[in-house]
Amino acid sequence: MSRVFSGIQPTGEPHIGNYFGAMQNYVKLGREYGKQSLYCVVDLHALTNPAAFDPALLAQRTLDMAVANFAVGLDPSQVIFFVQSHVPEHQELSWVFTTITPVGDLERMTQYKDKSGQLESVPAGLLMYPVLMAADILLYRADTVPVGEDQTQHIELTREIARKFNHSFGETFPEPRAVYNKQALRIPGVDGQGKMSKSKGETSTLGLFEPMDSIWAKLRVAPTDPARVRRTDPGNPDVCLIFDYHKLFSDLDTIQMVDVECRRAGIGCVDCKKAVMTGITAHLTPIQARGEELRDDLDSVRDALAQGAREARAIAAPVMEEVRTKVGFLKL
Ligand code: AQP
Repeated sequence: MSRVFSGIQPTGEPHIGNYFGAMQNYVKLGREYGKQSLYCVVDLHALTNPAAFDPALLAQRTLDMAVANFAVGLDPSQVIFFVQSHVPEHQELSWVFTTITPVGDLERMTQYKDKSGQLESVPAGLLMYPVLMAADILLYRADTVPVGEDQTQHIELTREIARKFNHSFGETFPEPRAVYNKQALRIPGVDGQGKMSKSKGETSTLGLFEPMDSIWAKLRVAPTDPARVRRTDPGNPDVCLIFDYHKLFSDLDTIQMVDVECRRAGIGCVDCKKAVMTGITAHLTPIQARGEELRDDLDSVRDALAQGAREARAIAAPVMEEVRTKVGFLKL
């Protein structure tokens, strides 16, 4: 039986990179797979990032992340939506996997190298992040994982861990595959400094629930084609992050108009940014309104998370029991 799993970190307000890169696919696959699709706010993962981890904020951000996913259209009564720390089997399976994963494989992970490079003291949890992620996925024997392209290497490692476990202890886990939104593999940050990322801070992100004037303030100063110095210079949309945003938010006519007019200096960068702002406003306004409604009824959100944890555990518990038997733990 085919099953979907994906996780999202409560490390800050979700942004349009999370939305187009992953959350939209959660909604699409959720409609297709129903209760065979599991989505998880991965609060244990959030602890691994000292820059983004704040004990005073973690619980609130976890709840906010659930609200965000429900606001974009994920229906907790149709899928299984829960919080990672509410299902302790994730940590237990993760430990078993640490014992079959070479440290060298973990040190080669690009995301580990990027994130650890910015830290004076690197927590062991950051190195183990992909092992916990493998446990998240394999605990449910999920074979389909909607993620952004930045997670490719982690999914490949998950496949290796599954192979290794199956080889050592007998066939237990499937080898999952990543599913991408091809139009949104790696959405650039509005500061022009690589991938849009929560942990890089608000200068990088356009938040799903960010007020429109704040989004406009960032867009207004966002870098465009560096070779287009004057308004009269022809531009190259292929190297402009505003054009990337047009492809996500604008209708086909606007995208084509911008493509043609930028190249022949028929449209200036400010007008081009105003045009993308129109698409962003149309897209995000209903999501933000739904978010407001959900925030007015947080008890329902908490109830949905409690129910989700029960449903997730009902799948996880027998899988973990099978693992305990296979690795040889004493039964009394
Ligand atoms: N810029 C992006 N473009 C496309 N997809 C993206 N994702 C994240 N950024 C982009 C995808 O969103 C999902 C959830 O991400 P996450 O919060 O679990 O962790 P992340 O990938 O590390 O996202 P951030 O925003 O960069 O968070 P921090 O800074 O906290 O690490 C994933 O499927 C991811 O691929």
